[in-house]
Amino acid sequence: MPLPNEQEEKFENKSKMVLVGVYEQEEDGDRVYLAETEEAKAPRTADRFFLRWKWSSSFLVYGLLAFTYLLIIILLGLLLSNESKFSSEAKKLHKQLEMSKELFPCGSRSREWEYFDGRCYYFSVQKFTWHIAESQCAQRNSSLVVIHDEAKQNFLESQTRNERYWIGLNDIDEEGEWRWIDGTNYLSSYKNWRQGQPSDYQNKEDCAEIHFSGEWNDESCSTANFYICEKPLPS
Ligand SMILES: [Ca+2]
Ligand SMILES: [Ca+2]
Repeated sequence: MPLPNEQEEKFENKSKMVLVGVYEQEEDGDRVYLAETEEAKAPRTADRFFLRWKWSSSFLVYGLLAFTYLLIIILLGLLLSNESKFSSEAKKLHKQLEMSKELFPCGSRSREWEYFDGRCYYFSVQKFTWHIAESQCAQRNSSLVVIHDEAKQNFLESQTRNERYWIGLNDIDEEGEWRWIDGTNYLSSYKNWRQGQPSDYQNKEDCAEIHFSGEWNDESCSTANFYICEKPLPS
């Protein structure tokens, strides 16, 4: 809308300021022309720019904060998820270990060992002389079996049917003086000799074996027999 000449003159006379814009607005039904000068416009523009920058900056800061917060929540979620997963895996492994101990109390890597009453027993699959059998047990961190009572005797019998196995008993040092290799007192401890044994047949039977029947017999130590090793439960 063009400005009337008289109004334009009025502005020019009133101030030496340069007219940079005019606009009109209705005021009580009358049309009023307002002018904007360069001097007035500059601060207003600066204010607008400052406010716009302020809002933009605030928006950016809040946006970054929100993003960081979201990132932290996601990372925490991932950490908790991983921790839960590791915890679950650890429990699973622990359970498998416990099951393994129940199934193989003498060690999952020693399945050839039999468990009985808190100890572990190995029944050889090869035959050796008594002395070699003794060293074979030592190589397995064990020693030839010592039989203290009937319960143990019954367990060994159930594993040695119809075969002959060396045990940790001999009278090598002195004929008739039987000694258990762990120092157990022979005279006062359990015995299970076959009838008529020990016989020291031909004066050369100085090592004890579990015979076919399960009862004990003295035999030449140079005879090749199976053997039984014994050791405590692995810690
Ligand atoms: Ca003898
Ligand atoms: Ca004999």
